[in-house]
Amino acid sequence: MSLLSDTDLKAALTGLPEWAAVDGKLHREYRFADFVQAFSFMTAVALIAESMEHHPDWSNVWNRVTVDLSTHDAGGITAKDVILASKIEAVAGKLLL
Ligand code: H2B
Repeated sequence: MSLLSDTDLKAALTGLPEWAAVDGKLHREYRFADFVQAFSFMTAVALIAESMEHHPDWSNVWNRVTVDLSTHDAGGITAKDVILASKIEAVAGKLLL
């Protein structure tokens, strides 16, 4: 897995408008209705992450989940992070109604 070029990263971010590149990671904060929604989201994402063998750096405070995605082996953002971010968006889209 190689790091995305600046051009590829910019292109990826146009498809992920709520995400930003911060300190070499794809970053987004989600706010859910309550803790159960937030934790349901994390459970669904955990199963996807495990199937991809690619895991988020994240934290949860009640209804908020902060997500940072980077490829540790590569030391920054790769296509794997963009794919995981897109899958996370799909999960969140079902919950954030
Ligand atoms: N997750 C992330 N975000 N980056 C990695 O480099 C990584 C991972 N490596 N999950 C995986 C696990 C690797 O250690 C295993 C052996 O697949």
